[in-house]
Amino acid sequence: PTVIGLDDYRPSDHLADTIHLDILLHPTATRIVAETAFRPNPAGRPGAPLVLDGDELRLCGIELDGQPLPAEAFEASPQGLTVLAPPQRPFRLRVVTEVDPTANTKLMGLYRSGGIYCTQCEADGFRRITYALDRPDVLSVYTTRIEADESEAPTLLGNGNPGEAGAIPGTGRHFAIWHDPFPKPGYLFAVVGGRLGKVSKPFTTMSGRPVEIAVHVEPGKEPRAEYALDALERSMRWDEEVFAREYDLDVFNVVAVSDFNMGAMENKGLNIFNDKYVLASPETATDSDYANIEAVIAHEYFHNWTGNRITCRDWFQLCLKEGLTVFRDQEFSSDQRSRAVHRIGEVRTLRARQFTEDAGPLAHPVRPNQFREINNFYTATVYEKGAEIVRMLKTLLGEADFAAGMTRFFETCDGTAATVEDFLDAFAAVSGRDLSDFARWYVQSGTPVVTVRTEYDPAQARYRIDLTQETPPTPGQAEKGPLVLPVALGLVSPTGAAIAADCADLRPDGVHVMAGSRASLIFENVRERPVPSLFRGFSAPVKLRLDLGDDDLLALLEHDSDPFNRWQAAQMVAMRLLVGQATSESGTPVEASLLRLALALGRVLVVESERDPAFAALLLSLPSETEIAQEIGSDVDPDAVHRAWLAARGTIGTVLAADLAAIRAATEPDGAYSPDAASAGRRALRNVALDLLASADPAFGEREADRQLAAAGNMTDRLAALAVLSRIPGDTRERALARFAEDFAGEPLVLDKWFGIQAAIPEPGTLDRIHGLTSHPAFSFTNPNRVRALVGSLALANPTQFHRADGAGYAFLADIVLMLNGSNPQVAARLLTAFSTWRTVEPGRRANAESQLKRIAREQNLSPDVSDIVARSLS
Ligand code: HT7
Ligand code: ZN
Repeated sequence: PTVIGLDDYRPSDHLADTIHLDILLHPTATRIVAETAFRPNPAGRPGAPLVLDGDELRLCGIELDGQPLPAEAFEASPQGLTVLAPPQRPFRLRVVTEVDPTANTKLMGLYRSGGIYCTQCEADGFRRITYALDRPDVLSVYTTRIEADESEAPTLLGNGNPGEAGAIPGTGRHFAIWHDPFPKPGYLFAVVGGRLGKVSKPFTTMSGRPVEIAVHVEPGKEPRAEYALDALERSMRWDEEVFAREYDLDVFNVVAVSDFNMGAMENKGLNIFNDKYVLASPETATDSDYANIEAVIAHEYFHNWTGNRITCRDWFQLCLKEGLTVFRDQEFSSDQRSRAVHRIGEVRTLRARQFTEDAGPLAHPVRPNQFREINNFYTATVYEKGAEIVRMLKTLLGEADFAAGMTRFFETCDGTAATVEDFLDAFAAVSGRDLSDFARWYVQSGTPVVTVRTEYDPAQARYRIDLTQETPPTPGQAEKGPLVLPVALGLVSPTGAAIAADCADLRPDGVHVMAGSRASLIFENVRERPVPSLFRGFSAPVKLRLDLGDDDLLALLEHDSDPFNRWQAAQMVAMRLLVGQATSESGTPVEASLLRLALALGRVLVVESERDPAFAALLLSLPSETEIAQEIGSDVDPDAVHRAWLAARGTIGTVLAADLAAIRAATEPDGAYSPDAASAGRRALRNVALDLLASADPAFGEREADRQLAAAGNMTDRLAALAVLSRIPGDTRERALARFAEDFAGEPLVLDKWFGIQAAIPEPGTLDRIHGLTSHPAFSFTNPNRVRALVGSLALANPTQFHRADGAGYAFLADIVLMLNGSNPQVAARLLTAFSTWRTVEPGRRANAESQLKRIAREQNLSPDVSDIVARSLS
């Protein structure tokens, strides 16, 4: 595939002001009549040909200003259409194409999912429907007429507002016309046709405009859409209250489909969702499913302003809409739930996914400067690190200037296709600050490492913190510069007393802005040796190397006023001992340290298990095997990591057995299930307690989990029990798994959990089990959710079995990637990214992984998606 560079940007030679589409839905031969009003772009090259994108299209007719276009006037292929000498004035082009939605397994463009016609146009799917200027900076006003058999597709939905609709007498067909007054790029286009049930409610916007909001799902599943509808209403209200953003159409429709490549899509006025992020009932969805639904509904809705009203000039600016919208959805969820708990969750995801990306061959800047396949850049770096940059900007500028900057951005960029520079300019303008150094965050890849040295001088009552930052090289970027780091910090007394931070370089809000490679902070009038609490709330996405001993860290765990750093301190103690255990040949004696950690956790739990059970549950969760492997960084033996992890959990479970049993007794479920954060927190704590008790005493764990499974009144408790049982080999486990499958036959989303749990079992028999499950009647390689549940869980949630020493895990994943390469390249490429840590494992495994990557690279007919990932992984 050809490389596209950020610097290659030039405006389109033509603009498309309006597009009228007539879409005649048919299962295998859908006709699309597109009439587009083109005109030369004053900013483009005069006299340039009109070059339209296409992808696997069949051209059936073409007319220019009402006249058939002679064959010599254009060139057409399934991949594009060029009008060689278009008029140098506005003109109308009418193009007729035909597509086969049933054969569209790539799930890009127009396809069918469970009998429902739907579309996915981001990033470049619109060109799979009709020939078009399919680029984000060409904005058009769309009018869409959709026609279909009334029996097959009684519901017809499009972007914008509904217009005329009705039956076409004597044909069994009907039509609906939708008009979207807001100019938009083709990637936001959508249509849906099918038999759908709906839940809806009226919403009145802040200026008093009535809107109908609706969620459409498979008929019969309407009650499971109520939570999504409620989350949508809360999101709309929140965006009015926090960002003064009002919804702008008469209707807002959400449609859930079961075959979907990603989570959801923000098409204007017609969001299309993976049903996993819509459907929920206490019997079928876990607390985290509910939280994810709330977050994804909010995310897609928030795109209406950050993405749709203001879109991106080109795909290099993807973080402009994605990073900013993730920041907005994180803020929403934090306001709906516990902010501290949510922040810890965000950071765990960032470290597990984005730090891993930054540390491997796929590292790239938040705004990449080149790509071969844009679909491969919907990454944790663009999304999650992109959100961290916006969060740092807020910390840097403070609440007021940040709010003013957002308002200015909304006002000055509304209706445009903008850039990261436009975004930063808005904040620079309102704050009067020069943000050019800060902008390095967008262009420099890699995770900065901040090393801290401290020194206390009791005679002078002076405390000194020296900070240095360094970002290791990443592919294509050997040289790194310093980043602007907002360091939120405070001093904590080892005994818990507050210590005032008397430091000239600290802002009143406790933030030091570090702009160079080094900084020294001097604190005066410090009467006892303090413990520093740095990067409070994870104020910058860095790796921290801190010269603190366990006692100091445990003091932070017990006494810091910053909840994030309390959790972080426990993680640091645990990480240190886990890494020691996993890397020493004989097994480092870490028992004493582990014991101290367990006892400190026990003390903290007394208060926290009552005050904030969700926070207590997080305190009890050790760093994951992925995080431990990342910390070790090279020559990792995943089996040794797993052993260390198991042993540490066993010890904590043993030491805290009485406390954990008491927690379980105090959190027995009472009354009906509610997905609210407080209830979910109690369930989380109760289930972490079960997990640790089972690690300490598997026989007890087996009995207790089995009992919980039998009594569970909701999916959260049921799945937690099944997960515990899944790690205890024996008849009880097998019976529980079989029973679960019987109970939920006919519930694909629930069976995904069942596939996932089995694929994550850390035992040598798992690969055979997975092989067997690929023939299960509920499994299908054409459904991305199924593939992610089974194959994705092996690759991402089962380090010992994916990284099997004999290479069988790698070979299995490579087989699947090659199988999906043709039918669904996006899903194939995403699975392939699991190899990105291959250079960090020990030499035997490394060689096995490399040979599988090379096997893939040698294959003929690799999709651009897979070939791009494999090439970068091997580079
Ligand atoms: N903006 C969307 C990203 C996206 C996507 C969604 C579904 C299928 C394919 C896709 N390619 C890109 C979703 C979002 O981030 O909001
Ligand atoms: Zn998004």
